[in-house]
Amino acid sequence: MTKNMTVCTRSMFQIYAPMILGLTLISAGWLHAQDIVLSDFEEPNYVWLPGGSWTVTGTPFGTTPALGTATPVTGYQGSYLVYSANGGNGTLVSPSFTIQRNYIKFLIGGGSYRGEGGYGGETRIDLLVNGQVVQHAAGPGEWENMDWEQWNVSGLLGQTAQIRIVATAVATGDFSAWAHINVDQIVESDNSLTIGVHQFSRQVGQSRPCRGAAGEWSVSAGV
Ligand SMILES: [Ca+2]
Repeated sequence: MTKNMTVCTRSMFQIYAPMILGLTLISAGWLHAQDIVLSDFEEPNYVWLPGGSWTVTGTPFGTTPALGTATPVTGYQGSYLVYSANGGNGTLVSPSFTIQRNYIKFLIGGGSYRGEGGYGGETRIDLLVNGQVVQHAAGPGEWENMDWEQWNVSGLLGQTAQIRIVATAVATGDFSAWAHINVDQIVESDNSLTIGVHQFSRQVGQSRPCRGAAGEWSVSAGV
């Protein structure tokens, strides 16, 4: 009997000790919870990996993610990405999800239009809570290479949200070729980006970021 109890106690310890240690480290901030991949766009028909699919409207996104090697884009992960170069106006809208990590990270490239500056176009990605835009970002503009961007959503934990990707045509001029947005690998994470962030994002109402002569990104004084 004593021997069996010892074996049982040892087994329970072996099972639960790592779990307790992990939860302790997470709560202490020493170990981050596992990332949640929301979309990697590697499956046909715009799959939302936690369950369901993106809702597609209009023509720019087609009906399925683009094969990266068939585009001029670099920096995507896997083989497929969002590449809204089919012309016209449209959106991708995700299913509703609960924000469970402090950051939402994604790869972004393409046009930098936010419906500002008189160009009449938008190439943006939005975070919606209760149907309102609470974070948004646009591509770098005239730049197909994708790079990481993130939103700090620590103040929105537990909220129900959606992600919306918007592509509308630029009205006139040579910039019309950049009326598309590239997006890939949307992830919820507790690990903040520390380097390589282009800082395209801004809170609603902040001024427009622009690319400087040296290729670095800054926030301009106005739109
Ligand atoms: Ca991908």
